[in-house]
Amino acid sequence: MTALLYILLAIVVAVAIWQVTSILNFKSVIATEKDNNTQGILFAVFGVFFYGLMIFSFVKYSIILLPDSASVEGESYDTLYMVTMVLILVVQAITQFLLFYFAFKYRGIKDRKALFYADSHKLELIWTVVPAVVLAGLVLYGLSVWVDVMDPSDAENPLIVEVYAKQFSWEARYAGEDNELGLANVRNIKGINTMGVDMSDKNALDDIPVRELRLPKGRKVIFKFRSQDVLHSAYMPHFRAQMNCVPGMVTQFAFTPSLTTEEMRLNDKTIAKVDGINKIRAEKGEDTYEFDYLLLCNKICGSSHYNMQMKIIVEEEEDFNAWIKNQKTMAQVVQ
Ligand SMILES: [Cu+2]
Repeated sequence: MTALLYILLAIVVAVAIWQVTSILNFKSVIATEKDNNTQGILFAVFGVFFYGLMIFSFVKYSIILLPDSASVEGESYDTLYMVTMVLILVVQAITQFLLFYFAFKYRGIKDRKALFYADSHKLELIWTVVPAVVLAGLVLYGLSVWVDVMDPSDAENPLIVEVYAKQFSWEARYAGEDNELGLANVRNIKGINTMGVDMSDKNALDDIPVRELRLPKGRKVIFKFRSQDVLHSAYMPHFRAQMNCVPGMVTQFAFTPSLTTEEMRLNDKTIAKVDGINKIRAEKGEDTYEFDYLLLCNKICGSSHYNMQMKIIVEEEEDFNAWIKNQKTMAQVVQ
């Protein structure tokens, strides 16, 4: 495949050089009736090909899109995304069609003269005002969704979790019984205290450090992100969540998980996706894959960036509570 791409690239470069040199050799060339016809028809053919390719891509590659949102907030994000995409698609379909159609329709024909049309204030007003109003509407709608998603202040008893990024892994810390994270600083990192938790802070003692993120379904989770070294980006695609992890500061994102891992595994789109992946894996002789939510790094942060991930398990609240009760607190781990 790579060899084929290189060959194609070499051909394209060769054609480009040939075209450029032949332009330099031009003296004066007048397009004939036949040239104009050929170019016009080629435009029409390319237009049809272009739409065909677009429809083909929709049908063939929709499967690689993410399955349904696994968080409540993700649903409004998805609606915003859909509205934007449908608008873009409609405008794109009309304008591209007109572009190709006019290039074909008004190709050079002997004795046909172009109409000299200087300007029309009415037309210019329409094509300026309509996009401005539509775009302003989209921006306002986007802002209101953003404000809704980013403001967790109305949540009742949210779960507070710290997500800690470093080259090249993730760690997490639950706020424990008091639901308040203890202070932390990179200077406190020592031995088993890998997140630099300040053990002199009384809020830190009941914090629970983990290497696998578990979240309760239906309870708002407020994530506090920190980074030990460089910029990372905490990306939880199934929940439609992403936030930069910046050294020296705490960033935040919140969402309410709405589908447990088990429920997501039974989702039609997930099943179709997993089947597709397993077909490829079977051909390569690899193990079968089972769906799991993931926290990924979405900022190119170094050589092993691609492998910086942590499994997320969403479960019913009582299962989560039973699990967290059995985890060791910072006081138990460090002392
Ligand atoms: Cu990273």
